[in-house]
Amino acid sequence: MKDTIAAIATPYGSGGIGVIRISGPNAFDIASTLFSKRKIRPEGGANLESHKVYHGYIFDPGNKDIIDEVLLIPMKGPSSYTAEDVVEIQAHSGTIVLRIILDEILSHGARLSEPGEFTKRAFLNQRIDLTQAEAVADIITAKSASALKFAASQNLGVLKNQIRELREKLIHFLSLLEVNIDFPDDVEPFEPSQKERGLIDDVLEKCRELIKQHEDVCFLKNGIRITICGAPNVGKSSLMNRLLEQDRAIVTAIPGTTRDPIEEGLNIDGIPFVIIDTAGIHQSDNLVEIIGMEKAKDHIAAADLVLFMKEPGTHFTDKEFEKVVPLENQLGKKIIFVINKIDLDEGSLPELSEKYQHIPKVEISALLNKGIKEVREKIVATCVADLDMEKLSVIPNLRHKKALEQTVESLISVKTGFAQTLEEDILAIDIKNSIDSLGTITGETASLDILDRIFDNFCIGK
Ligand SMILES: Nc1nc2c(ncn2[C@@H]2O[C@H](COP(=O)(O)OP(=O)(O)OP(=O)(O)O)[C@@H](O)[C@H]2O)c(=O)[nH]1
Ligand SMILES: [Mg+2]
Repeated sequence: MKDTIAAIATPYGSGGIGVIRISGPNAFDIASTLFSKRKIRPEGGANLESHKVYHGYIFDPGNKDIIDEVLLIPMKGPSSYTAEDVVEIQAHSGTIVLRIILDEILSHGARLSEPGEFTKRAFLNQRIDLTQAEAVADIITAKSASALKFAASQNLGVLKNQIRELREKLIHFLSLLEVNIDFPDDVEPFEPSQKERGLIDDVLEKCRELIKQHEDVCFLKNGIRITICGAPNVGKSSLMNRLLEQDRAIVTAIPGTTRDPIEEGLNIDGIPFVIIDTAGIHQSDNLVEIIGMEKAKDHIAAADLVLFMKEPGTHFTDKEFEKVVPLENQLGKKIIFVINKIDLDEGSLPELSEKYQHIPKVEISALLNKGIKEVREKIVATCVADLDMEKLSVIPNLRHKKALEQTVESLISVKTGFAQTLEEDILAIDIKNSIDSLGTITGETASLDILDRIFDNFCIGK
C-alpha cells in the first residue's frame, strides 16, 4: 500500500491563508488526531466526513496547546486531487505556524512529499493524463493571460482527447493488419482500402498541424523577444523604461551609457514579451563598448522583433542600417523603425530607403512619453497579427512536438511500406512505433525517466 505524503502547498512567507495538504491512506486518521472542532481537545479523534468544510483547531498532541485556528477539508478518494484520501488544512500563513503543523503531521506517520508528487499520484491513479499534469505546471508558471488560457484548456483534457483519438485510429488500423499476421493462411494478404489509407493520412495531417501549432505559438509560453537597438544616445534605454513603466535602465546624456544588455519581461494585451535594451552600435576603440556591441549584435540575431531607433536630424544609408540589423539576421525577423526625440526641432526626420519602405514606422518622444501607446500597438500588430487565436485550442509543448515528429516519421515509413507492398509484420512495427510515440504524450507509454523529468520541475506541495 502507498504511504501518506504531506506538504505545505502555498508559497513560503506571511499571508492570509496557508494550505497544508495530506494525501494517502492515513490522511484522515492523522487529521482527526490533530484536529478538534472545539477549543478543548477531545480524547478520541474527530469524526471527519468527506467533502465538508470544518472549522476548528489544530492541537499540539504533547502539551495539548492550540497551534492554530483552521478550516479543514477532508476528501475521500477517488473524488480528490490525487484520487486518494486527501485532507487540506487552511491555516494562517506564516512560515513557523505552517512548519509546526506540518511537523506534527510528519511525526504522525506522513512523509514529506517530493516536488510534484501530488500531481504524480493523480497521474499514476489515472485521474489525469500526462498532458494534464504538465498543464498544472504551466498554469502555475503562466506569464500571460493567453498562456494561461492554453494551459487551462490543456488541463481540461483538450490535447489528451485529440491524441487519444489519433491513437485509436492507429490501433484500429493495427488490428486490421494483425488479423493477417495471426491467420496468414486463412485471409487474403492485407491490401488497405482507400478509406484505411485515409486513416493514416488523417493522423499524419493532424500531427503536422499540432507541430505547426507549437512552432507558431510557442512564444506565448516563453515570450516574444524584442531587442531595442540603434546608435548611442538615441533613447533606447528611455524607450525601454517607458515600455516597462519603470526606471529599469540608466538614462544619461552621455553616449555609451548602456553596456551590458538589460533584459526584462513585459506583458502587452496578455501577450508575454521579453524586451532587451542594448549598447549603442557605432565605431569605437573602447574595449568595454566593443564587448557591449558584440552582445547587442547577438541579441539582434536572436530577436523575434527588432526596434531600430533613430533620432531627428540624422541621415543614414541602407549600408548603415544593415550594419545594425545585418541582412542575414533580417530573415524571419520583424522590424519596427522607431524615430525618437520628435520633440526636438532638429530638422527633417530620418527616412528608410525605398528598399525598406515595408518596415512599419512610429514617431515618438520617450522623454515626453508620446507615441509609446503606438509602439505597443505596432508591437502587437507586427507580432501576432496573422495569428487566429480563436482557432487554436492547445499549444503542444516541446516534448509533445518531439513525440509528434517521431509519429510522423513512423507514419511516413508506413506509407512508403504501402507503396513497396511490404509484409504486414514490417508495416505493423512502424504502426506500433507511431502508437507508442503518441502514447508518450498522454503518458500511456511514457518511460520512468520522462515521468521523473516532468515531475521534478514541479514545486513541493503540487
Ligand atoms: N529631447 C529628448 N531627449 C530624449 C528623448 N529620449 C531620450 N532623450 C535623452 O537622450 C539621452 C540619451 O537617452 P538614453 O535613453 O540613455 O539613450 P540610449 O540610446 O540608451 O543611449 P546609450 O545607452 O548610451 O546607447 C538622455 O539625455 C535622454 O534624456 C526624447 O524623446 N526627447
Ligand atoms: Mg542606454
